[in-house]
Amino acid sequence: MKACFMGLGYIGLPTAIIAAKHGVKVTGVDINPHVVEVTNAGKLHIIEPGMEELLQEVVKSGMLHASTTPEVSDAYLIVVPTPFKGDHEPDISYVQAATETVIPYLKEGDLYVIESTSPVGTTDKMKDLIFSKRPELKGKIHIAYCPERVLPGNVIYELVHNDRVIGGMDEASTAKAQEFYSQFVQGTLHPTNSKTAEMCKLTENSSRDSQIAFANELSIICDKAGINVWELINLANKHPRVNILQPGCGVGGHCIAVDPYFISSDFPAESKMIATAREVNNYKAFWCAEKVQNAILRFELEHHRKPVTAMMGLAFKPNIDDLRESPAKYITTKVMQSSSNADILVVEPNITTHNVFKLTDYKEAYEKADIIVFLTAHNQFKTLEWRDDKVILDFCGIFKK
Ligand code: SAJ
Repeated sequence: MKACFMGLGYIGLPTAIIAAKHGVKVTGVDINPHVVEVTNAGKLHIIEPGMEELLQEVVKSGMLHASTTPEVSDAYLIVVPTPFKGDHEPDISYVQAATETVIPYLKEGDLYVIESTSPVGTTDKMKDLIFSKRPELKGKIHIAYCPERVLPGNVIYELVHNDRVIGGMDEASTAKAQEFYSQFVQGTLHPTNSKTAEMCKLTENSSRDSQIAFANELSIICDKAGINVWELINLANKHPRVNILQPGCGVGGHCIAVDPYFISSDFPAESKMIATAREVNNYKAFWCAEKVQNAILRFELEHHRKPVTAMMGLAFKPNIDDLRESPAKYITTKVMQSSSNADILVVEPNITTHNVFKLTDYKEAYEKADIIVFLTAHNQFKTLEWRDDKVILDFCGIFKK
């Protein structure tokens, strides 16, 4: 079987590699010639442990090659980004452009699948687009939506072992897509229709966003009430049917902080809780920044000098080097705007340099600073000892004090 993966990014490239490893002859298509060039040279342009070795193997065996244009195949997978336009409105123009590119290649019996996170109804729209240009293919090709669910850093395992939801435009399409994915997925392939599959992806990430918002709201209430939120959540979770997540300095990354808007922008009147969860999580970062600014002012009043403040962590979650949509980065920027940069030490142990922030070693910063602000719960920070002589703002539960 031959497959064309449209988009060689964080999801498209690993999926193309795993499919090639399992016997699918893959053409990886990307509009960026640099990505095509390095991929064909066996070099991974994304960060994912273990993936480069697999890429080299499938490039060498001839099972995968990259190109800026598609090739005639049996399956076409759309794995391009769906960014925002305007006020958090999903922009499906990349999905549309990739679809338009493959339309001339489609032939009877082919499979067309969208994997990109997409607003509800996108698969139907692309189906209409395909048949408007190629009406003779009506009833002769298979069209489905199949979202990915992998956690960056654990992609090799999760791509193969996670269950997937497959929603075809009809039962034959669902069955055809199940047949395709069963070549490399060992998890269960759950059949449904395309709208439900689209909504399922958005629901998974909105559900997590709402649960984190609950924890973040609790943390703000507990701060005012003088209650240790970490102890509280630990105790509440002893209830057999309660499972509260952990508060942090907000929600970041390219999925949880983004996907709920795909629901709320299309269903503004109905999605009250989903939209509020987004607001609560965004507000948590703002609240943290204000807490730091207030701590700096209080220190100045008490000690008659400006404090040195250490901002510990820039990544959007623990033990990664990914700063996309990071609330820690937002808080650090906001605090730096209201203070002299010389008084702020920025720490991110998982990156060596940054084009905006001058980075300081975490131990050195912990030693030098008067105010310590824990933003991301990196393992390195957990090796530090609590210091009574410092003002510690622990937004991510390093000490759980
Ligand atoms: N966070 C908290 N408290 C928690 C858990 C997380 O504040 O108790 C924060 C993190 O610090 C981070 C944000 O939430 O800022 C998101 O982190 P995450 O680990 O929940 O999610 P991502 O963005 O790394 O990956 C998610 C995964 N989805 C879920 O776990 C539901 C992954 O399976 C998806 O494939 C991916 O989004 C995606 O592409 O949608």
